[in-house]
Amino acid sequence: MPHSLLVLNGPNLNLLGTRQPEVYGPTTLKDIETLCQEKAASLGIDVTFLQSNHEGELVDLLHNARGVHAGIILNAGAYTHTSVALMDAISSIMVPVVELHLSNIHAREEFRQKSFIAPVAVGQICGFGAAGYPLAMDAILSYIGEAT
Ligand code: CA2
Repeated sequence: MPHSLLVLNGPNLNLLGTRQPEVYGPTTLKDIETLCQEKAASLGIDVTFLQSNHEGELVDLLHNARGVHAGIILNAGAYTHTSVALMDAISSIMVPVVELHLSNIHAREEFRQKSFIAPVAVGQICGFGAAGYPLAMDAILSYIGEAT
């Protein structure tokens, strides 16, 4: 458990690399999963990589992380800006969460500048595209004292 991370992706992120490459880059979610698995192998830890388009399923997956994963990297997609349910789930599980976004949400539309995740996350990484995922893995490991 101390050596296991969950990378959880929200709605529409399954479409990465297929549409809007000018906003989100050419990388597919499968490419990002490979990046995370390679990073995990180099750190000697396990990573579980999941995606769901459904808010309630994301809540369930956050609940299920308790006692299984030492930390979570969460790209909640558009639910970032709307979901009290995800915020409450993070507050309830006692597993540290790093909020992750491919794009710099603070430099985009005003509605994207509000995050329900930020107040209950350890911190936020955004604007670095796919490279943000391995950065977030370093960040969460550093936070939980597992930095290598
Ligand atoms: O920048 C991010 O990672 C976001 O979480 C991505 C979300 C967006 O709603 C957030 O404001 C910021 C959207 C993901 C949708 O990804 C698509 C990929 C290809 C085509 C269409 C959407």
